[in-house]
Amino acid sequence: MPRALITGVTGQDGYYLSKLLLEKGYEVYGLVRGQNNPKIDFIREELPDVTILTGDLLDVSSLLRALGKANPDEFYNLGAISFVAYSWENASLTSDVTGKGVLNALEAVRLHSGDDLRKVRFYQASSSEMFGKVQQVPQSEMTLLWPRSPYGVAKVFGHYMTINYRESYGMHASSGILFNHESPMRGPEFVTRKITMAVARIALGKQKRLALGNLDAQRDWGFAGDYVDAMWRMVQQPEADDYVVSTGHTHSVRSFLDVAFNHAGISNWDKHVYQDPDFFRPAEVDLLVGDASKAKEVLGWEPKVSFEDLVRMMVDSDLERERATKD
Ligand code: NAP
Ligand code: F7E
Repeated sequence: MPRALITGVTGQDGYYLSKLLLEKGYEVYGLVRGQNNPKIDFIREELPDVTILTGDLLDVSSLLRALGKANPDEFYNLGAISFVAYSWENASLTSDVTGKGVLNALEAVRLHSGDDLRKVRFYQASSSEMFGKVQQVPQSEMTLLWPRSPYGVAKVFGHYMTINYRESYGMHASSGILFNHESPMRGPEFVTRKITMAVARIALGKQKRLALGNLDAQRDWGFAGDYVDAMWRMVQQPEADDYVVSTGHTHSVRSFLDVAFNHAGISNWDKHVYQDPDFFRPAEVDLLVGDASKAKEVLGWEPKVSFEDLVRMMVDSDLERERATKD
C-alpha cells in the first residue's frame, strides 16, 4: 500500500487529495498544526481514514518527526497562508510559512531520506499568482514570473527552491503551477465562495447586500477535484518536472456573479452587489489564463468540470447548506 503525507490537509485541496488517494488505496497521513486545531473534528468526521499527525511548516523538527511516523512514498506540500489579500497585512508571516516553509519541507524530506534521495517523491503547490503582472497570454511553464503580492513572491521562492532541490540533490521534486481552483469546500474568504454563500442567503431572504472589490479581475477558474488528480499524476512520472494546470478559459468576477445569481433565479444582481474600497488590493493581478498543453501531453490530464457547472455546483451546495441552517 503506498503511503502519502499531506501538509495542509485541513484545507480545500487537502480534502480532495485525501479522498483521491484513499480511493486509490493509499495510506494517508495529514499534518495538522496547533495544539487544538478546530478543523481536526472535521477531518475525523469527513476523512476518518486519514491518520492525523501534528506539525508545522515553521518547525523542521516537527516535519522530521511526522516523516518518521508516516514513512511516506509521497509528500504533498499543500500547507500555506494562501489568502492573497491577507498576505499584505502579514507579509513576514506569509514569507515564513508560504516561502520558507517549502524550504523546511524540502530539507526535512532530504534529511529523512538519508542516502536514497529519491526515496520520497515531493509535490509543491505553486501558483498562477507567480505570474502576477502577466508577461505573456496565456501563461505557460516558460512565462517570466512577476509576482504582485507578498503571497506571490513567497510562492516564487518555494517554486525555485523545489527546482533547486531537484537539480542539486536529484530529488524527485515537482512543482504544480495551479491556476485558481474552487469547490463547495473553498474557504469563505475567496471571491467565488463569498459570492455563492451570499447568493444562497439572498435567494432565501437571509441577506440583502454583498460587498466586493474589483469586479473586472479575470481568473482561469477550475474545479479543485480535477486539479488534485493533476497533482497525483505529476508525482507518478518517472522524472519530476513543473506543470501548469488550468482550464485555458478566463472569466471576470462579473461573469461569476452573472452565472451564480442566474442559477438562483435572480436576474438582476446590481441591486444586491456594491463595491467597497476595503476589498481592493494594493496591487492587482488583472488577468490570468493558463496554457496547460504540457500537462495534457505528458500527464494525460484535462479538466472535466466547466466554469458554468462549477459555479452551479457551488451555488447548489450553499443553497442546501443555508436551507439546513436557521437565521
Ligand atoms: P487552504 O484551503 O487555504 O489551505 C491551506 C492549508 O495550509 C490549511 O490546511 C492550513 O491549516 C495549512 N497551513 C497554514 N499554515 C500552516 C503552517 N504554518 N504549517 C502547516 N500547515 C499550515 O488552501 P488550498 O486552496 O487548499 O490550497 C492548497 C495549496 O495550494 C496552498 O499552498 C495554496 O497556496 C496553493 N494554491 C491554491 C490554489 C487555489 O486556487 N486553491 C491555486 C494555486 C496554489 P489550518 O487549517 O490550520 O489553517
Ligand atoms: O480573488 C477579486 C480579487 O481571493 C480573486 C488563492 O487560492 O488563487 C487564489 O488567489 C479575484 C482577485 O483569489 C473580492 O481582487 C473582488 O482579483 O478569490 P481570490 P486569488 O487572489 O486569485 C490563487 C491561484 C492562489 O494561489 C491563492 O492561494 O477576485 N475580488 N472582490 C475579490 N476577492 C476576494 N477574496 N474578496 C472580494 O470581495
